[in-house]
Amino acid sequence: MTTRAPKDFREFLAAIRTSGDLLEVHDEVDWDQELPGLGRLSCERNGPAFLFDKIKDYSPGWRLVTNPIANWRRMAVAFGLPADSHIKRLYETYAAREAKPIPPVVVKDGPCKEVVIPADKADLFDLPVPMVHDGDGGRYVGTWDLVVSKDAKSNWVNWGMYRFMIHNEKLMTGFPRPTSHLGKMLLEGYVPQAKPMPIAIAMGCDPLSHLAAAATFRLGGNEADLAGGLRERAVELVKCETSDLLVPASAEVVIEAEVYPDRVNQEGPYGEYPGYRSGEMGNAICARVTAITQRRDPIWTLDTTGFMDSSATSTSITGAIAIQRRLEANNIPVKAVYVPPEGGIHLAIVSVQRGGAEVAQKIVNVLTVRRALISKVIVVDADVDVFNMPAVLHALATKCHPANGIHVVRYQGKANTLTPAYTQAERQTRSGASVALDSTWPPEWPADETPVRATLDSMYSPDVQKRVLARWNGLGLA
Ligand SMILES: Cc1cc2nc3c(=O)[nH]c(=O)nc-3n(C[C@H](O)[C@H](O)[C@H](O)COP(=O)(O)O)c2cc1C
Ligand SMILES: [Mn+2]
Repeated sequence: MTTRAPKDFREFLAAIRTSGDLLEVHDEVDWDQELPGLGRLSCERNGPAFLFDKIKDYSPGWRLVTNPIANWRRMAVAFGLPADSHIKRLYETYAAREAKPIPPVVVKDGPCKEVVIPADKADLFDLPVPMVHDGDGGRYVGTWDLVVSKDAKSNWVNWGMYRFMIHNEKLMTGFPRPTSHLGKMLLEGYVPQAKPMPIAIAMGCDPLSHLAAAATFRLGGNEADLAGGLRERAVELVKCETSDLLVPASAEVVIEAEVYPDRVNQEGPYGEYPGYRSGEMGNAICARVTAITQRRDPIWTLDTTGFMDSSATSTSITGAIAIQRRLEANNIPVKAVYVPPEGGIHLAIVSVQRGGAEVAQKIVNVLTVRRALISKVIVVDADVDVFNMPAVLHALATKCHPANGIHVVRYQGKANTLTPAYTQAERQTRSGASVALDSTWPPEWPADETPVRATLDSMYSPDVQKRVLARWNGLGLA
């Protein structure tokens, strides 16, 4: 059964409650690590999303949901698909809808305006923002957010997902990478003019709007249009109280703020998406709250970042489709791409119609031209299903030549500094390397010298395959 994608966060919660993927917890839990710890374990054990309705130190009106789409079942429901849909179907759905963007519509009012708190009354500690991990620099807003900003020189409006740490009642420090679109807008547009940059951090929007914010989208592209396409209906936006920015009207909470063009403050460290805490506290952008607006009975959201978190599933889809498009644009005979969430967004599997050393080297070159998020690529032949990890592992273990199958590219100034394997010196200079592990047969090998895989689909005649499959089904095996 296919339904429409949920139009807001509450419709999504109702849908995952129905599919058995939401667990409500009525006992009191502590915002200081205990609540995030439950969310963390759920990521590691492929468990449900939690809805907590009694948070220590916070009024009964507040509720909190962990990791809205951090597994494939909840991601499928977010797309309006059956919860047990195969990952391949989620990828195909994303790719098809991404190609048909729908611009947002502006509305006059919305649930996010039910309560308006002006700057002088706003206090970030009134929000039930958890301490996610032991050792984090502070309590993090926006581990599952949607940050709106506008280019100083054009009509480009960006949505991104960036974390913000509470510094005090009115100040947050944030870590948009310099290469992120928010980072570029600030550094190239507002800092040179010494103008504060308005931002709005929306929490608890419909899940596909958050997915669009977390997606790798083109420079100058409006993620609100992408969100409309993914939802197959326009997102409704409403104007902020203290700026001209537009935010999803159905948001649970909106923090309006201004980023200083000339002031930094301490941020981090944080248990990061690769699954480690690797950084130290350092200077980061600083934003002052100008208003908070929220629903009367708001629901806070949280990504318990780390192994198998929300970015693992989100970037698995958005990153893999982006890689596929890039390889196609560079005439690489790509068949399919999978970014397994277990790889912490450091590994991609690419299947190609024709493999070999040249193709493997070209793949790793193309994927590191601008910035290098992913450091390992396993290249397999077209008969290996990229979503079938046992088959991929078999190909890697048996077909990748231990000396000649390794194709490395080294670079400086564009490495992903969160790569856990890098030394401190490499992180500071943003230098690193990516590798293609060529697990394809060399195309120059004659067919009769190429090993034949001992699986039913490869080593048996079509006639025997047919008979075996018929008998298998006749035995009642799935
Ligand atoms: C839960 C989560 C948290 C994230 N936090 C950050 C962050 O703090 N800084 C950052 O640069 N990217 C972060 N990302 C990745 C960005 O959202 C992603 O790169 C996105 O494409 C940014 O949008 P942009 O391309 O418009 O800059 C996060 C992603 C997820 C899923
Ligand atoms: Mn963007």
